[in-house]
Amino acid sequence: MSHQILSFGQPQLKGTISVPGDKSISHRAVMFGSLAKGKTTITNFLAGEDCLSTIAAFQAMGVAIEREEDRVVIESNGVEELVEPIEPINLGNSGTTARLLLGILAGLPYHFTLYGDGSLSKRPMDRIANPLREMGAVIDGRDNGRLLPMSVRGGKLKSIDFKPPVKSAQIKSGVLLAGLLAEGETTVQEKTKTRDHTENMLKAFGADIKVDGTTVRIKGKTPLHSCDIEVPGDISSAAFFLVAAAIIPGSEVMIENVGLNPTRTGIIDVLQMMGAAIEVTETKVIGGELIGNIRVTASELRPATIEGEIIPRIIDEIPIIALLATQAEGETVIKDAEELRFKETDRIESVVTTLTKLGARITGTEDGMIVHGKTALHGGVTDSFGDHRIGMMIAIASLLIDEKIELHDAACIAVSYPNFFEHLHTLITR
Ligand code: SPQ
Repeated sequence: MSHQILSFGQPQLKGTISVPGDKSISHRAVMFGSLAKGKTTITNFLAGEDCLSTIAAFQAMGVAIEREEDRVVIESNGVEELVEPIEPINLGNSGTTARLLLGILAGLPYHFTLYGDGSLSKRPMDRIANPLREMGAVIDGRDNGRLLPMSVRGGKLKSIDFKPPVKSAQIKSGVLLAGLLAEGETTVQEKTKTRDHTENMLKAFGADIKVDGTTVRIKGKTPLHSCDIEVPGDISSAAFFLVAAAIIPGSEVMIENVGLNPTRTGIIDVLQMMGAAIEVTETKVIGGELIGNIRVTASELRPATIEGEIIPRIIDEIPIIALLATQAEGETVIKDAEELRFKETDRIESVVTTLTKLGARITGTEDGMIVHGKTALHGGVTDSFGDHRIGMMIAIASLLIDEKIELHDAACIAVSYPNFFEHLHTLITR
């Protein structure tokens, strides 16, 4: 367990950075590049621990994958040539690897065993295993087939029309990937649109996939062809510095080359709603993904009610939005975010516990939280609880105060942002 003493003496943040590649897109690029015949080159790949788990899983199935820093080259003979792995597949901490990979393995005529770390082993897998069972896969696991470790006997799948009971891009993606390997046409009809990187990228790899509002249709058995992917910067990583710039007096930060896919930009909307000085410049579209620069300058903030359709567009940013709300004058309410309870930690509980410890006035609710700002925070002993986004939220909170914060298990930040502290130090000015 790594300990870190956070004591920055109330600096300002100033400067320009590019955050590492998008985690969701990096995972998908490795998966689809491995399923496609030919050579796929990925640039600006996120070499965080989660995406390295995805690489290792496909290497175990015989795909040649070479990585040099943030450049990955995949040479695959296509899905037909994947082999049965000899050893169980370790998914580490990664929910995305688990849910999407289950969709792929369900369509392969082999047996697989999957396991993850303590956190991932508590996260529900029945939400993806159930539709895959309906398609014909045989999946079993701990707690009546609900939790990892799990075994999969994949093979011939039939298509389904699926209405996900939860708002989840991972479930939509897992079913679409099984649909890609199934006979016939599979449909996924969401109630609220979630991130659509799977749809965009499968199109680029040549899949027969159509999107009509919140309904996605995929025709099975269409072979993928290789396709080079340039990964945009991860807006979920950028969010920590965008919020820091908004709440630390005298700050001005610019994040360059960050993904602006509308299914992910809820953090921009929330910052605007709360009165932050934010400027967005769109620069290019690559592989169906909009990319641009975001500049935030510190300003007075007002509270907001955050609910409904925006929630999937900010789901991973809610911990840092909670910190933002502690610095806004008045009561911020976050609702409809019950999915937070199924992340690396129960993020309603871990955010409320942590911010309360640091002096914030915050109450957890069944599907969100109420934050009573504006509050001066203080130091203390905290724990990331092994959740990278909680660890980064604590590090940003420490910039607001003169006292020190002790952070237990800071190392988990490497799951999504290995050079987070290096970037933080680049921006610190006095
Ligand atoms: O991969 P993992 O661990 O599930 O990662 C998280 C995160 O905070 O980085 C969630 F804990 O992001 C998910 C996100 O919450 C990544 C993701 C994706 O790439 O499809 C979708 C979201 O999860 P879900 O369950 O809503 O589909």
